[in-house]
Amino acid sequence: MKKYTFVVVASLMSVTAIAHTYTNPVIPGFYPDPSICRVDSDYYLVNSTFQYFPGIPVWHSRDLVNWEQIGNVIDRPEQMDLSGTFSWGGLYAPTIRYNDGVFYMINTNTTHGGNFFVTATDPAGSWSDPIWLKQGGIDPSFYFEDGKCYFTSNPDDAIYLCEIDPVTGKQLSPSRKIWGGTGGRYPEGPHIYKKDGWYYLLAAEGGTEFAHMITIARSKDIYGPYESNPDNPILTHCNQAGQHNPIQGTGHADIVEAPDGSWWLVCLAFRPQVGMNHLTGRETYLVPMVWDDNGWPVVNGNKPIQTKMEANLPIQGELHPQTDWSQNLDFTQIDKLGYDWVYLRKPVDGNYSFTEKGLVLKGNEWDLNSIEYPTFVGHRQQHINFEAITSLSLDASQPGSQAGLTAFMDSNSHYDIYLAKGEKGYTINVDYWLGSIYHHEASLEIEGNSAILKIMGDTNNYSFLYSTDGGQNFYNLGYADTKYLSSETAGGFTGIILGLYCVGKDNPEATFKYFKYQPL
Ligand code: 6LW
Repeated sequence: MKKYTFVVVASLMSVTAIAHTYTNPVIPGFYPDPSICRVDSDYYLVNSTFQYFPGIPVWHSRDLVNWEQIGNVIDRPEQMDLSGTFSWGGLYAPTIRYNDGVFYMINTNTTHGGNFFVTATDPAGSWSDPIWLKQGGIDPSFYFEDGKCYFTSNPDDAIYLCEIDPVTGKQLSPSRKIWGGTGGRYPEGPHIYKKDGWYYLLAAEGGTEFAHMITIARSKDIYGPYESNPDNPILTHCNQAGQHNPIQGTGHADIVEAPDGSWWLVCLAFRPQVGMNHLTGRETYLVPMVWDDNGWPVVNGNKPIQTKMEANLPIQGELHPQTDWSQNLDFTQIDKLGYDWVYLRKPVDGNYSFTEKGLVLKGNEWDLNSIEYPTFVGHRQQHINFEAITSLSLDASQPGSQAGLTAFMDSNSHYDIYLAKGEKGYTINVDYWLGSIYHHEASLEIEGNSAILKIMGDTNNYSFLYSTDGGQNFYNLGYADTKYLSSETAGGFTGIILGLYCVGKDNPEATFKYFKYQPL
């Protein structure tokens, strides 16, 4: 009787595996080029960060949907030279892998040094100093097997493989071309996996814009020849099925097997918000996949991915509600910023401090248009409809010194609302910077030297508002088109950062009391 009961209960449980619904992107905002690995029941994921410091965020999850940032791989200025980097340079796509007790993050500093890897025994850090690799190209990845470490990247617009020493980085075999892709532009993002005796080589093709796609090939020999999946691409939105989808540019993926044997794919994609233009960067998406009877992956049932997804997540019971990513930081009550706050290239010592009055930013001679080290610290815009608010005061001696809040795509493209020292007192201003086009939208004299500044964003516009009565009333000082700050207009691989900043040769001091960010 007992055996019978067990069998009935077991079969009922398997039959009632609940389908979960979750929202993509699982990591919204400028978090591109995701790479994932699993250790027992813990998943870890990293993203690219280009000119920003700290670099390469490390995320942890146990359900593939809810991600908590546990650190950054590049978190010491002396660990990595980001001088002179911008939104086309710096740290490109990373890979995270685990082997025999050691975590590896493999990456490319496209401005200084090329391909490298760092190691850690705790993914939260700290991570080692870089070990540089000889084979060129970008999008480096490691595959470990039988004590050997194989390194793939994409020199000469094809996927190359060589064996390396995973301690010294020394190349142990010649670089060999193993696959040229299916003919799409820029074959990149290679990762190797082994399953059922096959070496699978995953790649991205088509470029990281609307033509992006994910392809795969396989071989019985890691050095090839690799046969292309006859059903490539395994995921693209550059087809009729994807043409009206609010999610575009799906590509640059990594895959992982869950403890229950299910397989999952993370990839980047972006959300065009005005015409074909996106501002929240290339974001991280989660997609279910299975292997078909011919041993090829089928991603999301060969359908385009959606914002609302339904899948049997590899978890017990209900899915924990997803975070809304809002922020409500009282700078008078904290003494450091979260891992998700970023500086441009590095924080200059002494220019950032916490006091009982709040976060104090000391300006220097570099403004937001420089590719040096302006006093700037920011948080990603993660929603199309949002508002960001900060309260600040400015103490400056030189007219023109300023501090405020910026919607920052890069040093050529940003919209700023700020306090400035005038000839007599202080003013609130709004400026738009678009390459060689500078537009001074507004200037308003105020009593005193403090204000509350707000940026609101929606599909088409940023709005710039201020309050000088403690936030009782806000008044609009300007509107500006979102499309001119988009990645398609400004260029580059990043996304909008909502930054607090201070500029002035007289080393002015701006004290920020709080920062609030919320989706609308
Ligand atoms: C990344 C390349 C890509 O290294 O864009 O989307 C580059 N794919 O694989 C920068 O993110």
